[in-house]
Amino acid sequence: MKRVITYGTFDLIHYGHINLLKRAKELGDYLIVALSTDEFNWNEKRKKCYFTYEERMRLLEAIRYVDLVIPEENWEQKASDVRLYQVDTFVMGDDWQGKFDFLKEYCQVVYLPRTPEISTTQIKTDFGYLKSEDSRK
Ligand code: C2G
Repeated sequence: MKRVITYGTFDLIHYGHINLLKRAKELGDYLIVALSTDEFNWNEKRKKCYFTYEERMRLLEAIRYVDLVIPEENWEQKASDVRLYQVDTFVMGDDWQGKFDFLKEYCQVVYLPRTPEISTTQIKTDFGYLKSEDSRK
């Protein structure tokens, strides 16, 4: 059983996220998603999510490619997650290209091309959740 893991906020889940999850699942048999908690998002990524952790978790668990959702609470947990869950492949979108190469000591590290034309920030701007100057940050 090849086990794959990926990390993210997945707020206002959209087809860019789905493209990532689909391709991640294709790299193995079992996909774990480490979902950023509300606290981690705000304290570390200054992201205020539209959906709560619970709501984002329920959405992810409904996706056919996702087998398990676990919380992402800090930047440091990845190496222990990879060992704890016996992960073979770590996957992230290529906006993170090179940032997690230290994990090559424990597993395969794969960066996949992002879906360029969509982002949660753009959705929030288009729907007036963010004032336009906010989304340029
Ligand atoms: N993604 C994508 N295409 C998009 C948007 C996102 O492929 N149009 C990918 C990202 O590259 C990432 C995943 O979907 O691999 C989740 O994206 P975010 O929710 O924005 O995650 P992020 O805030 O980058 O958090 O420790 C890692 C962080 O938790 C990653």
